[in-house]
Amino acid sequence: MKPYAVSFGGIPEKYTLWDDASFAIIPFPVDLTASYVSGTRNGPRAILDASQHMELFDEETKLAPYREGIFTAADIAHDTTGAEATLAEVEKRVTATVKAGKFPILLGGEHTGTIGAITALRKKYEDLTVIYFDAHADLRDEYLGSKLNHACVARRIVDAGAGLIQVGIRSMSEEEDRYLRKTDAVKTFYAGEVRDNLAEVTKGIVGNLKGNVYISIDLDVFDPGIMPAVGTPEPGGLTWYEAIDILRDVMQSGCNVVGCDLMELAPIAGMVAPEYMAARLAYRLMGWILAEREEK
Ligand SMILES: [Mn+2]
Repeated sequence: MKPYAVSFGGIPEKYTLWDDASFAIIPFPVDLTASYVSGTRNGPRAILDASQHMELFDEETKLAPYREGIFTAADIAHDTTGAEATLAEVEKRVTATVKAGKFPILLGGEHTGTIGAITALRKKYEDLTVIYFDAHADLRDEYLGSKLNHACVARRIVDAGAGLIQVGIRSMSEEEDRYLRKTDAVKTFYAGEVRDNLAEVTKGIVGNLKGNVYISIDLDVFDPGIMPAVGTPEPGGLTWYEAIDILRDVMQSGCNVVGCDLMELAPIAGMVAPEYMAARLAYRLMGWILAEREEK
């Protein structure tokens, strides 16, 4: 795979090489179907730039994940022939990454990219559960005439035969609410439930996990107070520590986490906190992955 000009973490070159890397960052600077604020095409680059300024020691896990190697791939280009071709490229990259025994981390870019990653992983894993952090249910069967719209991502995950656990939801249509009431395929934990009883929610999530797990994070799951740089900022989102507490318990639950993504960052000029937070979160996820490996 071709490397990107900027490496995640700004780490020494010997830790950025494909052959030795445990992690592969795949930038997806694609903004196909934003309905409110656009600009997620600038998300991956902003996260990579912000990551240059982090401490490379992760104070929670007491690890320095970069030493296990972090390869940063070249951008996935927006294929002008449409969403299908663009998502096929995501599928190809994720397939190559897991085939090489590396852990894929997709940086978006609009949430639609997740569909390509799930398509790839479903071909490898018979049982796959997706934990879907998002303010929005994203369960529309189609939106603005397309099934590959950012508002339909969760529904496509269900169609792909993966289990779906949603966390932090606080915005949906009547159609999506009806769908959720009649399906057993989706488990939804609303943002209000996270606020009211974090321990119960975490127990509920972990209790529904088995086998292989993919973590998809639409950054709009966070409260707009700390994460305003998203396409549709919904009030009442998760705090940093709520998300960290949930993710830590997921990571330590013994399930096999096979990939993750951080999507939908639409940078705001002059404001670096959102992309810096996304970079820290990506690095923390790497720390947990390695901590679990050491445990096993
Ligand atoms: Mn969303």
